[in-house]
Amino acid sequence: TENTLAQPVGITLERYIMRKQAEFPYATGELSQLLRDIALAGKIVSREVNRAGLSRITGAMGEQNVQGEAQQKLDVEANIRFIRALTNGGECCAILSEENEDIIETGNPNGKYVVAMDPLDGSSNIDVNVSIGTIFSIYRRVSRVGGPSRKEDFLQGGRAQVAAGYILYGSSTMLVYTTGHGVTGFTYETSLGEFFLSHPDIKIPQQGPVFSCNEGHWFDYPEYVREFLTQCKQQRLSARYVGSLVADYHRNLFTGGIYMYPPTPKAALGKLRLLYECYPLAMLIEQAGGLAHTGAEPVLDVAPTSFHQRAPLFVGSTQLMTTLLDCVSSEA
Ligand code: AHM
Ligand code: MG
Repeated sequence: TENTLAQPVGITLERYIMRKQAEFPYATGELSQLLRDIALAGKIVSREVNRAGLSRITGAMGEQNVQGEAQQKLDVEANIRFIRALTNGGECCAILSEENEDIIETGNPNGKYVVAMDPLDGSSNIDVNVSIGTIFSIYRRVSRVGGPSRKEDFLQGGRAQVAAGYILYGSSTMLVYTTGHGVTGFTYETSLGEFFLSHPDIKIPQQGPVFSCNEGHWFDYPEYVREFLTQCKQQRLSARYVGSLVADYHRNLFTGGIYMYPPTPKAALGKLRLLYECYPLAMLIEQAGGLAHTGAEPVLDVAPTSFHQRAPLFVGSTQLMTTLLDCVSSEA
């Protein structure tokens, strides 16, 4: 694939959003504002993630920092940052977060959107300096604007998402999102404090050299997964598993590959959460020309019933996904 980073630096996220708004009359200013809010919180979290190692030295957990604020665990801090940014922005009336049992009303009853998110996924990787990420999913509310948000706003199903994306705090911080017209990637320039367009129109390769799953669960995997993995190995594919969903997903999106979090006897629906992990990554992959499936149905077709429900996830390049689904049907 061409190195899009070699293109002249120039289009900031801000400018890109403005251009898109002019291009698509139906792209509302409110949605643009939401994306800006998410990007802003992402910048702050990026800063905190980058000094995670140092905060150990400059002030242990549970102590006060110089501003007199109590220091928080990074996932709690990320949650607070995103809630604050979305509250201040005004377009979001309620948030569903992995960190909170119930939905959070932002106090913006006139906001037309709701956001479901995992503010800092893979947080077990923070202490060992491994990439982590934020995942988000945006819906237009179905409840009456002006009143409180309702459960139904968040339980519209994957196909009702109006936008979805993630922020990867990796060797660079990147924001990747879709509003249903392809997938676009931005890379954060720390010294300028701006996200720059770096990856326009991302497409996942149809075939890929990588499979990603926790093979430690081999003996608990369904037969179709073991059959598929055996085929991957016969074809000498590479195993790559960071154990940080956004990092694994991001790599496979660019190199081509398949990420799997299968069901097991102990976790019949796997581990990942439907509303703020599986749905947004499924919308992105379909927009990028790949597939996302639970083994029983396309992820985006899973009927949502509760906020924190789980779903098995198989996501990636079309050819690998087709081979996997062949294994599913030959077992049935
Ligand atoms: P978390 O939301 O508690 O951080 O868990 C999600 C993470 C994903 O980032 C990752 O893909 C997965 O859990 C790894 O799980 P496992 O250790 O079972 O392979
Ligand atoms: Mg998570």
